[in-house]
Amino acid sequence: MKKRETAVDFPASLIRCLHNAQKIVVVTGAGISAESGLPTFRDAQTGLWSKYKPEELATVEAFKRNPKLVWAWYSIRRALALRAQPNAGHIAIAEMEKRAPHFLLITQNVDGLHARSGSQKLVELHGNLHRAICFENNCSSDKFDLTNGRCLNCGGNLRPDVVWFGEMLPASALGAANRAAEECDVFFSIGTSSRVYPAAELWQIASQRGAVVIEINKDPTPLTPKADYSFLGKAGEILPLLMRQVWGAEEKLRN
Ligand code: BV8
Repeated sequence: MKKRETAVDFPASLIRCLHNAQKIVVVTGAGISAESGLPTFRDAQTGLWSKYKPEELATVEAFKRNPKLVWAWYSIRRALALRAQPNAGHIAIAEMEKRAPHFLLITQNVDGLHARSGSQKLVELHGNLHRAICFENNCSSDKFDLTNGRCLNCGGNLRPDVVWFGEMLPASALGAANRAAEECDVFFSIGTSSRVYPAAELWQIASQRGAVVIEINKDPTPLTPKADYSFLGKAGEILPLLMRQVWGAEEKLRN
């Protein structure tokens, strides 16, 4: 059956803006990995996890209360991420990095798919669930039992190297993200509900300094009415079309 082509009419002003863009910043959220089969935070959790909300599991308090439960949740997500493949949206963003004079991808995702799709100018604002930390003593990672979530240096619990709700973001990552937002002339918000802070305020930093703000998201968000351009739909369908119209990036994007 012929694949349903997404028909998107990109205004000439947007094509021109991207052609002339010198500094492009892209912020992504869980929605960019949805077409790789990874559930987003807004998706109702399934099975055993259906009675938990991510916000309730992704906290220090939840981990202290039940480290095995939280470690199991991340182990399942890690296995899903390793089985998943980057999708056309990830690949288009990695291609955009090569086309823009200056570029930075800031992701809220911890699944590691952007790096696997070739993105190099990348800030993982909320860490990476494929890395672990010794929760009790911050021991070095040479003796970690990832299966059971145990640090074999001290016998303590391992935690994933991600930023939980209520935790500060890594100062270096947040600093780089803020600086890039201040300096860019085009700011993309892709696959995020724009509800988690401080990531959700980066677009305002960019907009206040005159950047053009472009949203690509399946559903409306608080950003939708405020963005200069907003495209409601799947990133894996819209981004390749945009790349072709702006940069004629045919060969790299055929998947
Ligand atoms: C902090 C890692 C200092 C762990 C995550 C100011 C105001 C209000 C609250 C706060 C504030 N400042 C701080 C807070 C508290 C909190 C917060 O923002 N709470 C929210 C709920 C209101 N923030 C923090 O705690 C941050 N720390 O600021 O420290 C502090 C602390 C306390 C109080 C003040 C200051 C730490 C936040 C980081 C938490 N860690 N992840 C893990 O992954 O397990 S957050 C996690 O959830 C994700 O990383 C992501 O950031 C967020 C989920 O958001 P999305 O990625 O947008 O995903 P979501 O499912 O929501 O949306 C997906 C979208 O994709 C949807 O819109 C959908 O339509 C779209 N979509 C789906 N498919 C597609 C698609 N789009 C395109 N194509 C598709 N195919």
